[in-house]
Amino acid sequence: MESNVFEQRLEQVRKEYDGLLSRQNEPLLPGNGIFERYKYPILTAGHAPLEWRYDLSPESNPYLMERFGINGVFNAGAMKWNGKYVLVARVEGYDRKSFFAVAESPDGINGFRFWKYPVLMPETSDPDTNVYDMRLTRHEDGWIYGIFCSERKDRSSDDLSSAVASAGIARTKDLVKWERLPDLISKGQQRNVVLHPEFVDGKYALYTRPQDDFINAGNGGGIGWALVDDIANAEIKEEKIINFRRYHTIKELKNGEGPHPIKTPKGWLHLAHGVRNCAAGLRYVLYLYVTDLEHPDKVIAEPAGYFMAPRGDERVGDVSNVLFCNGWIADDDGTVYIYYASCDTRMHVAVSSVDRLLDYCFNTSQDGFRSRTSVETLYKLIEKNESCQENCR
Ligand code: M1P
Repeated sequence: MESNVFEQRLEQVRKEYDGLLSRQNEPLLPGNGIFERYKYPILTAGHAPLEWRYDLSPESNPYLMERFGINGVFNAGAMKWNGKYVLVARVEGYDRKSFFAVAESPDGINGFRFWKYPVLMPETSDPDTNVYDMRLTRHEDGWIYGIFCSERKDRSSDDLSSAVASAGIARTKDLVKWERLPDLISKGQQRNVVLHPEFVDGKYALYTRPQDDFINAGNGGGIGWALVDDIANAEIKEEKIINFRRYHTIKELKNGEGPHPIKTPKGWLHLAHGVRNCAAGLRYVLYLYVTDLEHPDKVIAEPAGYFMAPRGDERVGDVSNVLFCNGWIADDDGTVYIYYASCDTRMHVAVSSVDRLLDYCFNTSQDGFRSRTSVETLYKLIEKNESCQENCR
């Protein structure tokens, strides 16, 4: 073996890593006026620190082989923390297990860099096999909560791939040390559970996604709502659906709340994902809706169709045709950073503002649920444009 293999590889690997982390992103203009996408993913497997992936000792790793492969970085919770834009990403190793790791950026778009250590999430007395998709909520009780999916083998089944999903709950004051609380108790399985940032009627409020009846297209089900007395022993006693699935829409098969909603003067602004089946398999897209300020469980606006769907390279990855978003940040000046993942592989950012997103929600037509009603909507727009000739060709 050549004696300088280690040094040569280390130089190449460092150069590639430094190049990736220092790459400046560019907005893709003109966009659609609702948001601007950015050219490059902001956080990928390649952003995982070299200290996680390599044994950096030439004695024990003379070929400088990867000793811990990172498969993907996606589905990140997000929040502003000490003036920085912070993501708590789902990091998936070559071993298929996911874990959480914090990455921060000075401006929300460039220079995302992982903290030195990933999160060592405490387990309950029944250890999770896999944890993923954390939603962060800075709650008015003073804690930062991370609610995530906890998956374990379904012990009642011989089927090796049969799993049970529940909502894991943890809280922290610094994003480093986490206190694990008991998992959410619910009649059925749960995924995509999100904590509302304020008390409602003196209780913790959860957006839920009851799993049991999502198989029949158009047959009820959707994003649920439940009030919980004690977050340290959280149990859903009553649950109702507030955002329904519906036949022949982008959320025909299932849907799920994304990050916690943003409080705006016109209502709570929600981002969710909708899933439908097609010849290529499941297609995950993002959509927005608004609920009443006083009654966050009452939908007051919902534009038809999707807000964002996979485009170009976003369509390709481990699980094709998927956009998923469980993190966004609304800055004090109204800028909104939408942190979305593509194809269970990598993270991207799109930028908009509270004003623009509300404009989109309140001034885009609702779904009429028929081809004819879509054409009627189009007629109204064309006729309106007839009266402003100077902008029409
Ligand atoms: O593969 C797409 C997504 O599938 C699941 O989401 P949901 O429960 O809403 O269908 C999750 O595994 C999610 O992590 C994943 O991105």
